[in-house]
Amino acid sequence: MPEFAVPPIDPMSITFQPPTGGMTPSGPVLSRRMSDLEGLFADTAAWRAARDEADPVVYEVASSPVPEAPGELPQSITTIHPGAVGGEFHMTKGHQHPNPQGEIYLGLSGTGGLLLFDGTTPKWIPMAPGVIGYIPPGWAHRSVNTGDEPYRFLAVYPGDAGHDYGWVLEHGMGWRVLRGAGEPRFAPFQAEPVAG
Ligand code: PAN
Ligand code: ZN
Repeated sequence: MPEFAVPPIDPMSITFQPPTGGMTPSGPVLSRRMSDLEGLFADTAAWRAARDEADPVVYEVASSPVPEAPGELPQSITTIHPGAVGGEFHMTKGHQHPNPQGEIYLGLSGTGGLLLFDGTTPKWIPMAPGVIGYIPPGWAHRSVNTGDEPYRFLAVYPGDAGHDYGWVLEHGMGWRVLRGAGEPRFAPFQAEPVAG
C-alpha cells in the first residue's frame, strides 16, 4: 500500500435506489428550490412568480459516502424535475472544477442534456438512459431536463476537483436551453428576456 496524505476509505458497494434516486449507504443529500436559483433564468419575472407561488424543488443531488478527498472518486445522483421558467428548461446551477479535472455522467432515466462551455464555445450532449457524457478538464457544465419526466444521472468525479459556481454566474454557459417545437431550442446566453 502506498503512503497517502489522507488515508483512503475502505472498499465498499453502494446501491442505487431507482424509485427515489437515492444511494445506500448515503452521504449528504441536497435539494435546490426555485428560491436557490436566483439569477439563473433569463426571465426574472417568471422566476420570481414561480418562487413566490410554490417555490418548487427544481433538482436534488444524492451523494455516496465517498469523501471529496484527493485520489477518491465520489459519486452523486442528480434528479432534475421537469418544467420550465419563461420557456427555459429546469437546469442545475452549473459549475467549473477549479482544479481542472474530468468527470463522467451516466444517464439513468428521463431525457436531458449536458451543456458544456469552455469560455468560448458551448457544446450540447443529449443525455438518455445508458448514455455516458464525458466532461473534459476545463469545461464548465450544467445539466438540463428537456423532457416531461424527471431526468436522472450518475456523476463520478475526482475528489479534489472542487466546485466553482461563481465562474458560471460571471461567464454564463454560452447558450440558454428553451422549450422548442419537439426539440429543445438554443438561444445565445445574453438573450433576455426570453419569451415563453
Ligand atoms: C454533479 C453536479 C450536480 C448538481 O454532481 O454537482 O449535478 O449540479 P450543480 O453542482 O451545478 O448544482 C457534478 O458535476 N459534480 O462535479
Ligand atoms: Zn462537476
